Amino acid sequence: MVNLDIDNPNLSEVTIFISDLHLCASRPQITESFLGFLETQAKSAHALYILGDLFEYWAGDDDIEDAFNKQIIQGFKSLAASGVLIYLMHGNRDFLITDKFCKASSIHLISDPTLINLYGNTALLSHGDELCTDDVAYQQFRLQVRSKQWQSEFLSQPLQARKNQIETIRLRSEQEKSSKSAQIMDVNQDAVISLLKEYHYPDLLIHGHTHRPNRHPVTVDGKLMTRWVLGDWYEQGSYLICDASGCKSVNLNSH
Ligand code: LP5
Ligand code: MN
Repeated sequence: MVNLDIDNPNLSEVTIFISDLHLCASRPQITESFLGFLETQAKSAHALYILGDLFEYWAGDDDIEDAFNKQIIQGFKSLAASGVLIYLMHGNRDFLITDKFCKASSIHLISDPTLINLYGNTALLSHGDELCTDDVAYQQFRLQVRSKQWQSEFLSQPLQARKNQIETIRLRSEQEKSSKSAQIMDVNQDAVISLLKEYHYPDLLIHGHTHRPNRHPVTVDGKLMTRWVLGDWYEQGSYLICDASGCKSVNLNSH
């Protein structure tokens, strides 16, 4: 577990959380919104936390030479140069991101989950896919692709061969998702409760993955906590902005 202390004496400063951007060259509008967001809203933050699935998929850090990826890296570098701390957590689509990408982007990689101090409150951050325990087929797949041995074998193949395999998995995933119920693909309440207990009842749990933005009160052992679910960036960008007075969810185009 990483403990990051971002308690800030300057009350005018904010911390921003985003996830599930699914950036890719074939969605130029979202890319433009995201690069614009890095130059405006994110610039006013003390820290920006990206809680997984920044990219539609990531085939390995040797892809940082790709023109599209270079554009994103440049956006992060400029933001970091302006003094904003950028933290990135792996999602189920970009867990192959390692130090090379992070160094090039001036980003700090954080593990899933990570507990932070958010203006005096404890906030547990996660991508959220691990909480979807009813999705047994996905959890088996996850176990396989998150193993060190599997990853080193996968990464030993040429970049294009990896991308081709990912395309096959994407197709299979889309097919399987169409026959899974919405409930199976949501977080399991018992998994949420056991994570909250393990991390000693944090004030907040912030995660993405399910693409069902919402604010859920959760009471465990008489302790009231809040589970914030971040939205995706398919239709429009959204982010959670927090300061000493609390958190609120904002849609990028709604103001
Ligand atoms: O991402 P999302 O929300 O659309 O769907 C997820 C689960 N699907 C995935 C797959 C990714 O979306 C796409 C692949 C990402 C690439 C990762 C890079 C490295 C891996 C390379 C692998 C060769 O995560 C989906 C969940 C859904 O969330 C909701 O929680 O349901 O899970 C699935 O659909 C998985 C299937 O149920 C099982 C897939 C088995 C595929 C096995 C193929 C074996 C071929 C191996 C070839 C090497
Ligand atoms: Mn995800």
